[in-house]
Amino acid sequence: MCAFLLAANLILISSRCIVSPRSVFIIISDCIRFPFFSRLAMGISTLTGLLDYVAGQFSDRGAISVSGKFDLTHAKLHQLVDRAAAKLLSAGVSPGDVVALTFPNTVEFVIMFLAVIRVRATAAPLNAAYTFDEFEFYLSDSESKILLTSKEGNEPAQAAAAKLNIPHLSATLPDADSDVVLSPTQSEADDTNSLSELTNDPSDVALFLHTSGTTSRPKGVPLTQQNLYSSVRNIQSVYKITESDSTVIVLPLFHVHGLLAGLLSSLGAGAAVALPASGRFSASTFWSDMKMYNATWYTAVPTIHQIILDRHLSSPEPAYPKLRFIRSCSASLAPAIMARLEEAFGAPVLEAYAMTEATHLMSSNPLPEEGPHKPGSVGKPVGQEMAILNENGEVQETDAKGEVCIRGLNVTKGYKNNLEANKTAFQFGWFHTGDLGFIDSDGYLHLVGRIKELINRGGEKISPIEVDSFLLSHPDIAQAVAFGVPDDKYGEEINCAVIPRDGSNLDEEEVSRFCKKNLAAFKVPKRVFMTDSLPKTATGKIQRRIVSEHFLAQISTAKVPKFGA
Ligand SMILES: *[C@@H]1O[C@H](CO)[C@@H](O)[C@H](O)[C@H]1NC(C)=O
Ligand SMILES: *[C@@H]1O[C@H](CO)[C@@H](O)[C@H](O)[C@H]1NC(C)=O
Ligand SMILES: CC(=O)N[C@H]1CO[C@H](CO)[C@@H](O)[C@@H]1O
Repeated sequence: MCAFLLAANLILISSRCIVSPRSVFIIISDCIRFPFFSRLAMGISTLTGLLDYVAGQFSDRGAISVSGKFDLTHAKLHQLVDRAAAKLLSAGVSPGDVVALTFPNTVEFVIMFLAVIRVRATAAPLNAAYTFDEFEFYLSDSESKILLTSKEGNEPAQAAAAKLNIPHLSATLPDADSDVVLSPTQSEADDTNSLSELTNDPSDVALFLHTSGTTSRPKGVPLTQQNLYSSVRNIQSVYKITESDSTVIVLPLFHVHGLLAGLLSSLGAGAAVALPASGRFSASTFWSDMKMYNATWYTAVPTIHQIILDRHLSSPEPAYPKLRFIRSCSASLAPAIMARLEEAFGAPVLEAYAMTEATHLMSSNPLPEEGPHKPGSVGKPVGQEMAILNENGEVQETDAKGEVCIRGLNVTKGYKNNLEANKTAFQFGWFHTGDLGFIDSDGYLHLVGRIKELINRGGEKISPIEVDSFLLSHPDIAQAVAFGVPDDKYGEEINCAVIPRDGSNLDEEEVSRFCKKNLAAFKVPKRVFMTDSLPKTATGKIQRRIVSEHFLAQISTAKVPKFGA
């Protein structure tokens, strides 16, 4: 069987002309490492199919726990997902529909997410911190048919859904012996039979997320069952995640990092995940959860690593669990922080590089037994082909800088309803990440800058253009430019400079109030500079980097009011 799988994979690979010793190695070691996968039919290439298999194979092992509340095995989780899926069918959800989900990190989110993709619908997880206007945009851009929330609900999300005539349902799991309750209660019709007639297809669009782009409009990224399956298998293979592993989820599940790397790669390996009781990360319960659930690893953004380190300095635990590795992704990790983490927690810290469009993982530093991990590098390409291209689409040599580009099965087919963005992103047959970098002679990728103008606030990407155009919607603002500034906690923070219209009384407080009312908190400029001119380049262009340097230099000389988040 293993040989058959190997042969079949080799044929698949050679027909794509990308045979490399590394891909062969991954596949061979897969068969050894995951003997159960060798029994997977070649036909399984959906995440739902993989989870179905896992529920049989690892039925009695822990799948998901909510600290102190629930402990569900893989078999139980599977049963809850199937029953919730039947309820979604009763509620009128059909294959191809988009279902928006806005939840804290709760077991209901996990069950409903998996139930939505089980019925061949598309899950669109939304940040619960969005404002009414943002929910209105995301619900309509995703063409959502239903909004699902927790029992507590989400006022702006529900108000936006009501305006768009999108029905709202809440989901609750009262206790481990019940099924998920959807409210308002759905018809009693038993849809278990219609569920068994629904077979998941690799091309089903399972996940729909948005990424910030270089325009004011966030870009919609559809990801298929196959994308999710490929990505989960890739992550499992890179970090050797097996049924013996366990992790605590610290990142929000509405981003690929928490969802794919933390949750789904674990569930798909028969491994266990624990969610904090509060539904969100808390430094004060993190290590007790890690210990209670015998965690073997965790993944986070540098901002969270920093918080965990600060906690270690202010109130260290008597002992830390022995971890196989700690993973860092979504923003660059300073080598000094990496060193401090390794020293404090005695585990290798592996930095990786990922994007929504690639269904998360693109490159990673290896586990110690596979090679050294290099501080300042995001590691070796994994899962898909990667190349450094120049402006003409020519592949660059070792050590030469250019744009990081990828292609492969794990990459989205293209942005939804955005031909222009799609055309630019897929030039020359490669997906363009917008990041500048080079690959060194050991094959490690180093990122050196960004082509796209994005502010990376602790892993949360913000389009400054989106914030500019929002600021310009204020009747008293003549010109506005949002820009990133260095920040100790988040790596980067957002500020803005504003030129008021002649004769207006606009001040910093009003700009700040306007932003707080209409923008999710992470996008609100933390400092507003009122000015009558903006620095321009020799050719008269406004460059955010120069604007940023100009106003940062002012802070030391002038008293500029600061607005907290
Ligand atoms: C963690 O490990 C201990 C000791 O092996 C075991 O008693 C306990 O049941 C484990 N906890 C979980 C949640 O697996
Ligand atoms: C995006 O561009 C790629 C490459 O040109 C193409 O294959 C794909 O169909 C496009 N997708 C959309 C949604 O336009
Ligand atoms: C894990 C996995 O399936 N990764 C795939 C990502 O895409 C490349 C290119 O198509 C495949 O070779 C990998 O196998």
